[in-house]
Amino acid sequence: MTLDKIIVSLFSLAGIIFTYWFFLGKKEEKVREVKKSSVDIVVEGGYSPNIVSLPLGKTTVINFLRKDSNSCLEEVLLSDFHVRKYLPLNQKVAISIMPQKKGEFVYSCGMNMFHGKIVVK
Ligand SMILES: [Cu+2]
Repeated sequence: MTLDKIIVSLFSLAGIIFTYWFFLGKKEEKVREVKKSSVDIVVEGGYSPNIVSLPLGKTTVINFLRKDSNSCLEEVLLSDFHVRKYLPLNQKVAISIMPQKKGEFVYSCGMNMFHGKIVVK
């Protein structure tokens, strides 16, 4: 490898690291630690908050409110909790969840295009 090739690779590596840090760092801020027995998740171009942290062995009600007319988001699929629900526009849909084990559980729209995450500690 010549020196200029080494420099180019170092720069692209720095770019990749920066991209990861930037996006992952941003996502990290969206973790909502749920201490009450319910949490609201707004469905609009994705899920907000994107990551919710729920307590183990306690029932938490997740209220999904879809504000996005995109039919892509009309269904929410929480496969780890055996839930598939239709979300009518501008109407809260309550889904009760009682996590039985620790871990990270990804949920998605019915087409697996938008994702959110439930973290159980
Ligand atoms: Cu979808």
